[in-house]
Amino acid sequence: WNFTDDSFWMQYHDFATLNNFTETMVRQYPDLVKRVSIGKTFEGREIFGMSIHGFKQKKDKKKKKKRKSWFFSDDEDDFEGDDGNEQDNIDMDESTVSAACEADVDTVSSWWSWLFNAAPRQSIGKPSKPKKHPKAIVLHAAQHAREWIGPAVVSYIAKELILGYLHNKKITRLLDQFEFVIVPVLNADGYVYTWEHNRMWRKNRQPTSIPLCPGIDPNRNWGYMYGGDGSSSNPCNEGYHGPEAFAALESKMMADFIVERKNVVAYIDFHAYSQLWMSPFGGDCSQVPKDDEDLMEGGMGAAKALHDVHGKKFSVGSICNVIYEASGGSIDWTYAVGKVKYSYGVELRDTGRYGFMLPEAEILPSSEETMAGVMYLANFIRKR
Ligand code: ING
Ligand code: ZN
Repeated sequence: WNFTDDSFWMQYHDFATLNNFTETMVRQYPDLVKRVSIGKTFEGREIFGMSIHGFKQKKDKKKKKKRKSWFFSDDEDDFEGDDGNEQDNIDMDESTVSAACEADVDTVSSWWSWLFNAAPRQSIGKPSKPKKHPKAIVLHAAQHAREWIGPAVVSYIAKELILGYLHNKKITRLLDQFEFVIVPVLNADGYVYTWEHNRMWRKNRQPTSIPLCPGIDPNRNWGYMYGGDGSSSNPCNEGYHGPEAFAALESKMMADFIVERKNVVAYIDFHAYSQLWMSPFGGDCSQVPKDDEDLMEGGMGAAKALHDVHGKKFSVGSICNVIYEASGGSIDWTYAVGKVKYSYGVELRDTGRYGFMLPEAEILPSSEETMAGVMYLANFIRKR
């Protein structure tokens, strides 16, 4: 497979091929991409993804010298107003600063600290280094097996981030600030089942009390408002919530991952279809998140950025308001219990013409527009 060729991104791929993509990225970009394992499914498949986070590059000496004034540099500029001039984006490093002024600053600083018996202050004009403990943005798809566009889109986003680092200014800035954790296929057993047995399978493949009706809906099994309206106690139902909260290994593993990380600021759970950018809650329609205003602003901006790419309209609102009541869903838990402020569920293309059987011709445009939405949201959070 050639992952840099567009043709790869114009086809659906099976679980093994998507894993091959992940492994290849980890191998080819070891400084940028780390393999992340979420755990193992009921059938023993390992769910893995990529952690993508920038590292500071060595600066080009010539460009550094061209800089007129170290004094006015500020690499935290709002890049919306960026004029695209590469030079604006070159961060200063310590050697530039020391050549210019370090002696003076340090001298003054040591007088000051002697006077006040304080620690000497650091020299000014430090370059922005990637954070040691960066805030994380978690993206995953395929809690539901048949929603094939999801893994395709999030894998594409991983590819764009990886190839864009050090080549695209906005991507570089975001990756130096945030860690992106991207898990293409959460419900691996179900996904494999849709490839090998039944294209329309939704749930995972864990056994239930009824042998003829296997499978828990992972997205009705999270532990907040578990078992309420918009979920089913019938194992034969597509929305079966399971015997107890977090009985579905996929939901449990992802929730544990978020708790352990402690650094997750945004979480997007990709589904299909309906073209919606959704916020909490799904399980309780009378409850409004305390961050509703920020969630709406981020969602509306993302939907607009997405729309600007190929003109697709995505509606924005809470799960309850824009789709249906659904309890035990991922984002209710990530928001209310996991404390992930920017928790969204996104329903990708289309609005029902092809539904889950979205033609392969729509994979690339869907990926491009979703990338724009995610980039908007990451930058929105960066600027808060
Ligand atoms: N939609 C989602 C579902 O599980 C959803 C909507 C997303 C509900 C996130 C709750 C949380 O029903 C699809 N198409 O599966
Ligand atoms: Zn779904």
